[in-house]
Amino acid sequence: MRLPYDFAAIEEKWRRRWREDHQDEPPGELISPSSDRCFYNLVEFPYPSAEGLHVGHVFKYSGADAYGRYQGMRGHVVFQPIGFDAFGIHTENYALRTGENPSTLTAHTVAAFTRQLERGGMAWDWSRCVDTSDPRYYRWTQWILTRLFAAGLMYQAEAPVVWCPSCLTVLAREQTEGDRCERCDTPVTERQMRQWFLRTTAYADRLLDGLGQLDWPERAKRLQRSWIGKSSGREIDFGDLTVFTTRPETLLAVTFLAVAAGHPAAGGTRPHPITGVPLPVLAAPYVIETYGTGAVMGVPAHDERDRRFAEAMGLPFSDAALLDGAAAGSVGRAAVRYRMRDWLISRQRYWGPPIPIVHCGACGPVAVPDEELPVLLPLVDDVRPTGTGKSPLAGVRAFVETRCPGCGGPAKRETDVSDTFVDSAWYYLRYASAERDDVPWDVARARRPDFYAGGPEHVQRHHLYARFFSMALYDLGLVPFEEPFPRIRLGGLLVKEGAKMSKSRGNVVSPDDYVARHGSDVLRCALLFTCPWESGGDFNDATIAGIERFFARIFGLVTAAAGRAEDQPSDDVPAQDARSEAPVADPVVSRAIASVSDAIERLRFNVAIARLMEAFEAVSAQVAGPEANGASGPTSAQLRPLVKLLAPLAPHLAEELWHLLGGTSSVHRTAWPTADSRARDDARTTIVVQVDGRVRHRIDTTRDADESDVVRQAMSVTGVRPSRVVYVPGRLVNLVTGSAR
Ligand code: ANZ
Ligand code: ZN
Repeated sequence: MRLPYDFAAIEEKWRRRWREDHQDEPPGELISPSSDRCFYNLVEFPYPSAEGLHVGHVFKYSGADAYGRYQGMRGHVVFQPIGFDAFGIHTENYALRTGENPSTLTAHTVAAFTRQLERGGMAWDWSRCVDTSDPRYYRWTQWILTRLFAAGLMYQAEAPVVWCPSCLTVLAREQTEGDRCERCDTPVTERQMRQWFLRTTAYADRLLDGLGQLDWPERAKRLQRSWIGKSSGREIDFGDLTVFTTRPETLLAVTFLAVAAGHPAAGGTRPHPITGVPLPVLAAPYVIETYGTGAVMGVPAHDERDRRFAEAMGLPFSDAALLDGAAAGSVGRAAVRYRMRDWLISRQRYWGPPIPIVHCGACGPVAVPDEELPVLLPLVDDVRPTGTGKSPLAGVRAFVETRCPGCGGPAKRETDVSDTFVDSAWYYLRYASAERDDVPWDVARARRPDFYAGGPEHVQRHHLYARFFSMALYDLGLVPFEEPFPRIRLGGLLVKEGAKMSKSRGNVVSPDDYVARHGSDVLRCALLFTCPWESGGDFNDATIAGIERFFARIFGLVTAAAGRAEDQPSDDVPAQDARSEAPVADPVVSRAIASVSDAIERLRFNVAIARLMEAFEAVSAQVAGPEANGASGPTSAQLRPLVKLLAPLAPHLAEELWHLLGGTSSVHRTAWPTADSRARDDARTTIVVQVDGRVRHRIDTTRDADESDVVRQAMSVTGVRPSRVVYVPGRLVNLVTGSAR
């Protein structure tokens, strides 16, 4: 199918116009922390890989952009920035393979990404772009680290750490997946090394408690909760060996003690604190050295791992009685343990901000003073990791040899660089002040995002680290909020024929070919039409043809209506006057307004597109009947509101159609149309909630709500966790618990 218009020329024309009008660059003073008008719409910024933009990016960003454009037409001043997470091992590894220096490679990939992102037609504010590898940015990353150091939240310590033998660097525990390096998939090993840490554990309780007030998907909260992993139990002394247990009532059934391999107590015995019976201390593979006290009381009669270990080692079982609550509550000391460790941020690599510390024989570690920031990353020919436990910077004498900022004596610079997740832990604060070189952010613009479109892979790392940063910065009086991301939604994964797209599978779809052959509006709507944004799904080319047919059809309807030169002028009511707009009377159009608005609010862009397709068909069918009286198509008055509804989804085409229909300002600057109250009511429905067949509640929801939404709501109003669910669309949901007979 060929589109009946020159999509390339149209898209190019409007993008140029938007840019010339600075349409997407809100004045800084409007990005204030307290403004109700501002809508800060944030997406996770890309790391500019050498492979270029992925359709997965386009899918995620298109949804976020549609949502932002919708908020704009609802009267908000939308701040929607973009930037590049350009530092890090990934870029460096690629540079090592190609022999290019990471800094020149990054310059190329950022330029390529910028071109691709520009063509996407998202309403990015390009005037405030950031690049984490730019000294103007990482100066402030270093500045924050010096503040955390001064507050005792950054420290150096010798500890068992995770080491990747292929990346030749230590990693944070968050950067391993099933004991493999998340970057290169190599099994990691453990090493004892002196490293820099951020004291995230000092915030463990706040990180946990804060989750309650956040509007995040439940699964994201669950992931963070289990990552933080708070356990309340007791510490019990077996002589000089202390164990941590969550089951103190099993104390009398203990038959051995277990420690990690290499523990000095292994091979000895300790008598039981109550019975006095001597217990063997054994090294067991399941004991984690760094968790709890690193020692476990073995209770084979009550614990599965202890049972298997005792059987294998021929250790006795004991069926001694459990202690009652009051006795068990008085043995040992109450103790709280967290699975989360402090965040290990030093990397023995090149492509990152040097950690801003100077080591002085007399003064110890000293922070680099503000006026000497940034500590510039020196240009180095050989950036290969050394494997010696030191970064390549250690070989650059001019970098290492320096003076102590404290006493002026000779001193040496820290040569490790910080992890890329430090860069991204605060980037959302920088955007609104990107042009400022005197402060990391202007407090008058320190607004947190109203909406954050993220990915599930970032919940345990980026989202957690950013929360730690904002809490620490809040305590230091540097930002006015504790929680950075009050509202997060996670975009789903786009797959190809059921498989995750990856270079090794050779099934990565590049957006470029699609954009060149069909235009970015077609690609964008095809991606959004494929699946619900939050669940993701399988992308296939057939959707492209469907969207092209739809676009061709509405282009025909609009040109016909425009050719009939109707009387009514266009209604360019500006978005900020949205409330002054009269509701649309036409019932078909009004219903479309209600259902498309509702679908966009719920991020169901696939539903929004489907409702729009139906609406364009319905207004055409209306006039085709015998009463049509010679009219040959829907009127401009019917089409204008529908074109507005199209604007967040197909921004270029909608702009063109809007102007064909007589619009004078940008369609993206006009007010979102209002449905009349009948249509709004029609779009809603009441669903009966039953538990085991008995009516318990009624919930008011939209006709388009899908099963998972309705079931989630039903579970939350009843507090019931059903074993089975019966759903009658639009009418009833029955939660079957299986307990009623
Ligand atoms: C005796 C016992 C009896 C335990 C029983 C469990 C069940 P969470 O909830 O994850 O905190 N444990 C303590 N330190 C450990 C370590 N360093 N490595 C491996 N396991 C460790 O689990 C706490 C429980 O895990 C503790 O309670 C301890 O075993 C074990 F029927 O003590 B328990
Ligand atoms: Zn000194």
